[in-house]
Order: sequence, then structure tokens, then C-alpha cells
Amino acid sequence: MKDSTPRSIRLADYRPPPYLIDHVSLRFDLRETGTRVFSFMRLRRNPASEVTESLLLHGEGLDLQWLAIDSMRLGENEYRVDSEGLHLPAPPEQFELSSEVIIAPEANTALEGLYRSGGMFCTQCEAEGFRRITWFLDRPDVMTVFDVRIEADRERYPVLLSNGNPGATGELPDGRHFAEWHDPHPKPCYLFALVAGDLKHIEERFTTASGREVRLRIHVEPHNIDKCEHAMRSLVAAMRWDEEHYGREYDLDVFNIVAVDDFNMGAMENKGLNVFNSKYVLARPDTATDADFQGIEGVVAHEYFHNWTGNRITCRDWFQLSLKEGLTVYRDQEFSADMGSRPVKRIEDVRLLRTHQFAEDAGPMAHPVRPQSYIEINNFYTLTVYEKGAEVVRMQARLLGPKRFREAMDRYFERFDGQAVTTDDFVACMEAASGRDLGQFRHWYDYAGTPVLHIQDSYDARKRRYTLKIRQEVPDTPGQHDKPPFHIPFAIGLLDGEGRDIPLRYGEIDSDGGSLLLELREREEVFVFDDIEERPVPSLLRGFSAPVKIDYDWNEEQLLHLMAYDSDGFNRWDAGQTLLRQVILRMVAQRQEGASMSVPEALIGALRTALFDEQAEQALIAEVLTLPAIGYLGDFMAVVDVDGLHAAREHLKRTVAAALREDLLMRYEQLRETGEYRIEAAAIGRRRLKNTLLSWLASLENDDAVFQLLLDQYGAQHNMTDVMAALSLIADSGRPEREDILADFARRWATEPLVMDKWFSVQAMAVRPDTLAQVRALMDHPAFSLTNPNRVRALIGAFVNGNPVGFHAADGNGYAFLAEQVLALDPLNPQIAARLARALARWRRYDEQRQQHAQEALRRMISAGVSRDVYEIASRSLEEDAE
Ligand code: B3K
Ligand code: ZN
Repeated sequence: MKDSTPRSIRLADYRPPPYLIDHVSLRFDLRETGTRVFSFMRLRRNPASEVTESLLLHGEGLDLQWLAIDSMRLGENEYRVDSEGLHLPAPPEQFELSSEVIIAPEANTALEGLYRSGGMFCTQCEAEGFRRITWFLDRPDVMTVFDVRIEADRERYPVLLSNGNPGATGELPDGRHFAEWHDPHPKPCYLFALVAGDLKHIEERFTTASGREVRLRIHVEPHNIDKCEHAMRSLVAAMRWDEEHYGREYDLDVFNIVAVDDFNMGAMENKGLNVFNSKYVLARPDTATDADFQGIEGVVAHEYFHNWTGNRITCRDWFQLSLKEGLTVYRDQEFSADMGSRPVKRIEDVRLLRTHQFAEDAGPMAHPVRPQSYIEINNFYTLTVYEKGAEVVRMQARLLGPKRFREAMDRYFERFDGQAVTTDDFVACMEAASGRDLGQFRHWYDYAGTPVLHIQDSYDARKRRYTLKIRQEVPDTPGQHDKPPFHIPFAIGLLDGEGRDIPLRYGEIDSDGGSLLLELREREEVFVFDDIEERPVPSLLRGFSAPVKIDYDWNEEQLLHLMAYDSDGFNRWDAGQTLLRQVILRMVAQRQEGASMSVPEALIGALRTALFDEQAEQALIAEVLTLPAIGYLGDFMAVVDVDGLHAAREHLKRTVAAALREDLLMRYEQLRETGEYRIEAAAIGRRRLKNTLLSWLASLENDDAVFQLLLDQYGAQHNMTDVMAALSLIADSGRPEREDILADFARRWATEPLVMDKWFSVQAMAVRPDTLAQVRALMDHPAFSLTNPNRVRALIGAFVNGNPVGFHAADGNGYAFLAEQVLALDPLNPQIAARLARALARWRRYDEQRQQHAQEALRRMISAGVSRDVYEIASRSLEEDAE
């Protein structure tokens, strides 16, 4: 083990910080090799702490030059430095600590702390990166006022940025210059940021609701200056939206965004200086797809919204991460729903949750929204903390209703502004505003696992009575068994034979003509509805009112009825998905028995009806025509049969496409792009539908007319969405033109790394026998680099997570490849290595032979002596109790 034996950090061990740091002044002397950091900070004993022994200031890899308390240099026997940091044996009640350290950003490939990306300096401090910059109490409940002075070569680093508002600037000897920054808002050090580089910017002025003038700037490398507009539009829209929906205004004179090429995740909400992965800033219609544009809008908003939910009110400790992340994801989801199509956004979010978070919640890494322990906090920036966390906020909003929820949020901002708090504090505001007891609801924060609702219904024609019996089960997860029942908001409707909602009443609750919001609290509950004239078709969990699984024995007729008539758009879509799932799983079983796979006529008819639905948004039709992912379907099998699932999906596509070929072609022609590219909901929906139809058609492998459509759409080069839709289908084909088209794309975009990422991904995701060999070969391509996380995700990540057939190949070569790459990456960037390693977490779901190969790969990682990050993932994946 590189780090001795990794130690678990536990929520139960939380203690307030022994000292507080009221103020810090930092001076950075940025150099190509060896950067000096001078720090002057005022500390005082925390009245809320009982600890009186020595003080530990976190620090890692700092080359200490000198240290002084109240201007008195300390001798070497007056302090101690170890792998955790700086220990001061008996510091005064109040003192100023000053120090100078040398750090090496030029050698920092982990991309945590201060590092180089391209020609610039930048930082990433969340969660614990600040300790790689200088000594500090690197924990979120220590909030400090920061003053920063940056000194650097004027020519190479004309732009010098930090948090807060700009102060003095000026010249220094030797061609150097400086800039000072003052951030009046006390903040935890994880929100510190610094950027220095040769950057160009676009600028906008924003006047807040109360009249404050804010200067907005987006800084990029000069050649990217023509790709910033969409990010700026998104920022302005987000600022307005937060004022209108939450009454939250921006609170500094400037707001800066910087795009950085080497970045471990999407972006970072540093106070007043958001640092972004360039993937979430740069976009032009010819370089970015609709999904990229929407990703930018969502991430720009997410980081901006953190200014209130995260920065002004932050987390007491990292176990409370969902306090800021779940809430901010909920806010950005609602923003995007308002900007585009609300039903489509909901479907996309639920698809992500079901496909990936449910898998996490059912595997060895399962953890509650508020985890109880971790080895490496960076491993807990998970779908559970983010996406399930957002669902937990959404359920509270639903239970309270819009008015009470807004009151609760107002109360939260009022009560906790400037503080570091807990998820309990948040729920307490919900309780206070609504007068409701959310004690049982808190289980959502404390227990892992996706609850399952086992539902049975019956209809008594004589009594005109319909009965729903619901039993909830929360599965065991590692370290958590026999969980109590949850408080679950459960929205339902009952459809009559004509497809209309039957008006419902249950006790005090009225369905308002449509849905009824039931609240489940018991392990088993029975709901009785009287005066029901005929056996209804139940529409369950409308709008996905809770992140649960439904176990109900649907028949085909019911699903077709819901697909056609449900007044809840989400459930109309979901009925189609359930039907598709049933059909595909049945086909897999047929294939396993050596029988031929059959596609029911009724399904083909329903898809045809959906195709010509005049009422529905085009994007929604596209969603209906999108097959459930292999990863999601696998969860419904005792042993995942990847090849069977792939074969069944393909066969289904081919059968439907053959039956509906003329209809698909006609609709495709109608939807072809003619005018100017527009990035707005209706146009995005149209492209989405058109390209979905194209993918159905492309399953007709020997159809030359269809293949010509792919070539034409690629050749038209109308916009990147259409180009990529065609390219990925071409890359997936066995046609001879494939190589020329791929080469053409690479020629066009050789100098645009983010576009080359798309080229890497389509090849890595192609289902072809030679894909793994191709991926290996592409690792030698000049555009690839193991030190850039985007490249790694685009090539290795796309193969491992986006190509189930290739990755889970029975010979184990995919798993061995993963182990090899994790071990190559780990010394460079443990966070990225650990992310990749997760792909093996659910190895127990596969057959014996694959299990053997997966275990070998995981053991190989552990025995190689890996980082804490990878160790935690690999060792938990192998634990007995894991699944
Ligand atoms: N808060 C950051 C994530 C930091 C991840 C550190 N490993 C981005 C976000 O969620 O907005
Ligand atoms: Zn966030």
C-alpha cells in the first residue's frame, strides 16, 4: 500500500474544529518550477471545542521554508510535520501563523491543489486539495475571509484571478506583475481558487433584482473565444431564474468563469471564480451536440446555484455533501426543465437514476445519501449523493407543496446564511415551514438501497370497490440490514376503459380530477377505493414521485392502455418502457432456450401509433422510441446475459424497423434539417426524434438506401448533433466506407480536442469484434493522453462503461484491460483511476467464468499497492457482504 493502511473516517467521530481561522492573507509567487506560497493567518481557539491538546493543520507535499507564530520564527523542535500535516504542540489562545512553502504545480498530475493545465495555472480544492497548497484547517466548517495576492510573469500570465472582488494590480521587476483579490464572504478553503494564464474573455453586465451591477466574464484560451456565447447565455438565465424562483441574488461585483482542459470532473463552484472543465463551456453548432449544449446550460446553472446552496450555506462535514449537491442538482433540474421540455427532462433524469444510481445502490459501493464512513471522500461524489439526493429534496418539495416548500427554503437561507450545517438542519426547515413531522422521512438520508414496492390489486364488481395492497421492502446493503419502512410519497391515478382519470378520494385527500398523492409509511398497507364502476387500470408512481422500484404484474393490455391514454406524460412513457423491457427479457429467455425470438405485433402497432402521435412533443416520441439500456435491463435478470440482451435489443430493432420501414423513412424525411441550426427545445426535440428514427433504420444492416441516408447526413455537415448521430451508426457498422468517414472526421477536427473525444468514443462504443484492439491502438493516437481526464473518459471510459458487450467479453480481456489501465493511471491521477475501477463493482451479477476474470482483475489492482482511492473501490467490491 502506498498510503499505509487506509483508515476509515466516520460521521460518528465528528468534533467541532479546535481552532477557527478568521482571516488569511496568501501570496503566490508563481514560477515555472517551484512556486512559493506565503500565508499569514489569524487563528483563535474555538469556544465550541473541548480539545486542548496540539493543533494539526493539514498539509501534504509542502516543502516548508519557515514558520512563525506572532512573527517569531519557530525552531525545528517547536513543531512537527508528518504525512497529515503540521502539528503545533501548545499554541496560544489566539495567534498569527505565518509560513512559506514551496510546491510543484508543474509536477501535479493528480489535478488537485495548484496545478498546470496547458499554459496556465489553476486550482481544484474540493474536497481536500487546499492542503496541497498551504497549511490550513482543511475542513468545510472552518470559514475564513481570504485576501490573495498573485505574482507572475506578465507575458505568459497576463490574467491573474482569484475569488471575490478585484483589488490593486501593478508592475514588478523582472517582467513580473501582480493582482490582489479580496473576498468579503467567509468561506471554507475548499472554495478557494486561483487562475493565472494567457486568456481571452467575453463579458456581459448583469443588474440584480435589487440593482447591483455585476460584471460577468468567461475566460478561455484565445483560440476558443468563439465558443463561449452559450455558456454566457446560460449564466445570465440561471442568475435571473434564481432571483425569480428562490429570491436569491448574486453578492459580488464580478463573476468569473474559466475553462480548463485538464479537469477531474465537470466544474467547480469556487466563490466568484468558477473553474470549468472546458467540455462544459465550449460550444459552437459545428463542434457541439445538442446534448453538449444542454450539458453546458445545466452545469453552468448548477455551479452558479451553488453560490447560495453550497457557498453561502455550506456543509459542516463531508458526510453532509448531499446538503449542497442533492439540493443543487434539484435546483438545476428544475431550471433545465423550465428552459427546455419539462417532461423530457424528468425522463432523462429518471433514466440516469434508474440505470446508474439504482445499480450503485444495489452493489458493493451502496451507501446512504448521508454516508456514515469513507476511506477517501473523493469516492463519495456519487450518483447516490447527487441524483438520489436530488430526489430526496424533490420528495420533500412534493410533500410540502410549492408554497410551503418556498417558505421552507426562505427559512433555510435566512436561518443558516454564513454557516456550515447538516442535512438535518435542512429537513428541520421543511418541518418548521410545514408543521409536518419528517422523522420517518429522514430514513432516506440514513439508509442505502432502493426500496421496492410489491403491489397487488383486486376489483370487486359487486361492491364497486378497488383495492391496492402495497408492501414495501428496503433491501439489505453492505453493513445495513433489516431496515425500517420509509415514508414514501406515492402518486397514483386510475384509468377507466376510455382512458380517462377516475376522480378519486382517499380519506381527506382529493385527486383534483387527476392524481392522488398517497403517503406510504407502513411495511404493508391497503388502500380501498369505493364507487369504482369498472376494473380500472392503475397508473402507479406518477411522475416518479419517489426513487423506488415497482413490482407489479402488468399485462400487455394494461401497458398498452397506459401508453395510449395516461394523463401523466411520464407514466405514458414509462408504460412503454415496461412493455419493451418485458418483451426484451422474454426474447432473451427464448434465445437461451434455443427458441427463435419473437416480437409481439401489438408492440409494433403501439410504436407505430407513437410515431404518428400529433399531440406529443417530438422529443417525447423519441423517448418512447428509445430502448431501455442493457445496464438497466440486466438488473431484472438473475444472471446478467449481456450477449443475450444485446442480441434481443438488436433483433427487436430490426424486426420493428423492417415492419415500419416506410413509415420511419417518411417521418425521417419530414424531420430533415433544412433551415438554420437553433438550440431551443422544439428544434432539439425534432433532431432527437429524427436521429432516433435513423438509428432504428440503421439496424437494417443490408439496406443500401438506409446506409446512403447515413452517408448523406454525415456529408451534409449541417450541425454536430446530426454529424455524430450518423457517425456513431456508421462506426457501428461493418461497411467498408467506415474507415474513410472516420478518417475524414479526424482530419477535420485534429486541432479540437473536445471534438476528437467524440471520435474516440464512437469507436470505443462500437460493437465489433476488434473494438478492444482498436481502443488499444487509439491510445497511441497523438490526440490521446493518459494525463487528460477527458481523453481517458472518452476512450477508456467509453469502452468500459458504454460498451457492455465489449467490456464484458466472456474471455475476460475487457476486465484485464481495465485493471491494466487503472494501474497505469493510479500513480498519475488516483481520482480518475478509482472512477474507472467502479466498472467492476457489480461483477457478482455475471456468470461464473466472468466472475473469475473480474475477481482476478480486482485482486491484481489491490496487490499492486494502489492509492487509497482505488483501494477503497477494489476492496469493497471484493468484500463478502457486498451484494
Ligand atoms: N463541487 C464540485 C465537485 C467536486 C468534486 C471533488 N472530487 C462540482 C459540483 O458538484 O458542482
Ligand atoms: Zn455541485
